[in-house]
Amino acid sequence: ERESIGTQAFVLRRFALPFVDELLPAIDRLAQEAPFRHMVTPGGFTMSVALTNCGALGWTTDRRGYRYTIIDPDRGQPWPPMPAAFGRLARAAAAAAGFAGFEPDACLVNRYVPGARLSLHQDKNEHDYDAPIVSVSLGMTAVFLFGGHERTDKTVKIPLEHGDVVVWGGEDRLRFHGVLPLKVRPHPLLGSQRINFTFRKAGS
Ligand code: MD3
Ligand code: FE
Repeated sequence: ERESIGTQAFVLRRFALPFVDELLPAIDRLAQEAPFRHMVTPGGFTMSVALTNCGALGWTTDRRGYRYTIIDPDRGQPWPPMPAAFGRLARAAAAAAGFAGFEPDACLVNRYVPGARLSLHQDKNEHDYDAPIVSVSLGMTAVFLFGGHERTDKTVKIPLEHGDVVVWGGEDRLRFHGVLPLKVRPHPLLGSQRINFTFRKAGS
């Protein structure tokens, strides 16, 4: 079923479960090729979340700012291609939430360990705000904070569990959001970590 958390934001509980057997080895291969790393924000803070990317474009940050790049700055090579199972999942989830024809060109993969968090932010580095963002959560449960269009707007807490998929589009696309520090409650398959990947249409 499709649970609305905004007029154009939907939680598809456990939607990714049938894909997990393909997703986990694909994530391992991706991490071997383009390892998870802790990037530095323009403000000079090292992120507690470790990240990598696959697809034509990858999101990066350093002291100069946030941006999408074709080349992984750590390896000087293109980001690895998006595994086929990732693309199938992203298209199926977008369609189930009412966004037909979603063709992501970027997949940002975040890895959280206990204590890691993501402070409130907007995703504004993509070229096309009309395309939705599809987010897939695996492993440990995290509490997602869903805010409004101003940083100071009240936030709603939404637990995201293993297999949950969230699709954000339209007027909900630019809402502030974040993730509370991850608590220690190991997951049977992934242990003490949470992997989140978000599919985006970043380029033109
Ligand atoms: C709501 N990641 O990578 S996923 C991010 O769980 C990010 O790792 C979080 O926020 C995570 O930028 C949250 C859900 C998500 C992703 C993008 C959004 C929610 C969003 C864009 C607009 C509104
Ligand atoms: Fe975000």
